[in-house]
Amino acid sequence: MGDLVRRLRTLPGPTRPDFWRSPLRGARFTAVLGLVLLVGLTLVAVTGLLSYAAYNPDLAAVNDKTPDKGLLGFYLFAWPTGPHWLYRLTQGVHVTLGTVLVPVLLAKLWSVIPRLFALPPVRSVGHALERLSVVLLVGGALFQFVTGLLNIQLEYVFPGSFYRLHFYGAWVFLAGFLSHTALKLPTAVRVLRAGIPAGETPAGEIGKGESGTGERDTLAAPAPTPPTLSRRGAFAMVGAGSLVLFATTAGRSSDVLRPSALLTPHGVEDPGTGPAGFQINKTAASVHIRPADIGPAWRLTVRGPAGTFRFTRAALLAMDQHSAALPIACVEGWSTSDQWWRGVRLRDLAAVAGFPDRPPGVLVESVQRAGSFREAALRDNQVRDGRSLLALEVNGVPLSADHGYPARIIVPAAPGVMNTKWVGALTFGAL
Ligand code: HEM
Ligand SMILES: Nc1nc2c(c(=O)[nH]1)N[C@H]1C(S)=C(S)[C@@H](COP(=O)(O)O)O[C@H]1N2
Ligand SMILES: [Mo]
Repeated sequence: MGDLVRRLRTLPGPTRPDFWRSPLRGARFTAVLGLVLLVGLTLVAVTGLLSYAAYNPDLAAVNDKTPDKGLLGFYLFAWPTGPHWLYRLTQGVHVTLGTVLVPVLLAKLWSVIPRLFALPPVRSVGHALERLSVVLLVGGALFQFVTGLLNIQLEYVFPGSFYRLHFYGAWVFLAGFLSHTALKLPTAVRVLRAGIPAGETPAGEIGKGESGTGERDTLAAPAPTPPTLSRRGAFAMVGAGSLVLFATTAGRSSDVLRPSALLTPHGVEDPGTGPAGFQINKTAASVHIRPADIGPAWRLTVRGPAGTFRFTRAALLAMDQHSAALPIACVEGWSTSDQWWRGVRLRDLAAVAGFPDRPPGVLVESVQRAGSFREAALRDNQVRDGRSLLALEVNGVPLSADHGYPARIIVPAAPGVMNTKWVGALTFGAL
């Protein structure tokens, strides 16, 4: 065995230690990138798991994209209704930070590539477990980044449901991430504590095998080529890449900056101007809403223990009208600024249905016949919040067909998918 390894190490190719010549590689370089990813990916993972909780999948089958999750749903909780920009923030961070970390992730993988070819592949039981955690970590991270980035490009090319793949992928990644962190964090801290700030290390110097701790630096090239770029220069390149991605992504979360979001599509290209001239994800035509569905014959059905009631739009307008300034924040990470919505409070409609106080949750159904997001269940805390509306107007004008005329749901702090458009029926207390 030992003999075979020695023979393999002398073969030309990536298993030969001196095949990897960059003087940039080394323990400090990897440690800096690793710590950035530790903080950044922790935030991405936590906001991702929150995104799943945010649409209250445990409330009703219509909300749940991953019904067979089992114990992995242990952390779910009733998503709050405040602050009203909560989901706009969490999902904006998830998608924007995820995008911005791409250069850091790639640099980190590049910095440890020789390790992936190191021989022998497994030295002991402990080493085998460590290698397994790396497989989960690298595989999981690449899978999450590829599916996530494809999703925000609206390229649903993978087989199966994005939600399920990305949710299970997250747990595979987290298993690798947690064990990798437990195994490597002490080393990273030791290497960085050892003095010389990483950026200032003359390239090539610790490449000669000195990590600054007196231990051998096994990430450094044993026979490095002369440097063409300092470590500080390499960090600057990675940082510049992240900055460009930030500048061309962050605008997804603002009406004003949206034109700067060059890298990702964002719904209807031109939502027009005027009060209703803000982001539209799906037009009425794109989900086959016919004019007759939302014309004068339209009625809202409200069901509950007090009976079944039908409202015309005029009857709804004759009820107490309330306003709330709320954004729409899609799971795909884009969001609008706050818009002024006006209409009937959900809790007032619950009172009509037979719940004058402490209303329960509600099942919301659209007149839309096919496609996803036709229905959604809202929890009692969402119905009780006075800002949760069946909106009839936005920014002082009646809803346009594309914004959900005759009536749409708007709920504070909730993901966009909870804000059902072209509402046809509300059933209180049946969840
Ligand atoms: C290690 C990295 C990542 C982890 C652990 C992670 C985790 C998660 C989790 C657990 C969800 C909820 C899934 C569900 O609702 O069923 C989610 C949602 C999402 N993620 Fe990620 N994610 C990662 C990276 C990314 C990246 C890089 C992007 C794109 C730039 C991205 C885009 C999305 C999108 C668009 C959603 C919305 C789908 C939803 O909430 O239902 N993710 N993420
Ligand atoms: N009936 C219906 N309501 C819906 C949807 C839909 O496809 N059909 N899409 C949802 C999603 S995913 C989002 S993000 C918001 C987007 O609202 P907007 O199209 O007004 O921007 O509407 C939600 N309401
Ligand atoms: Mo959405």
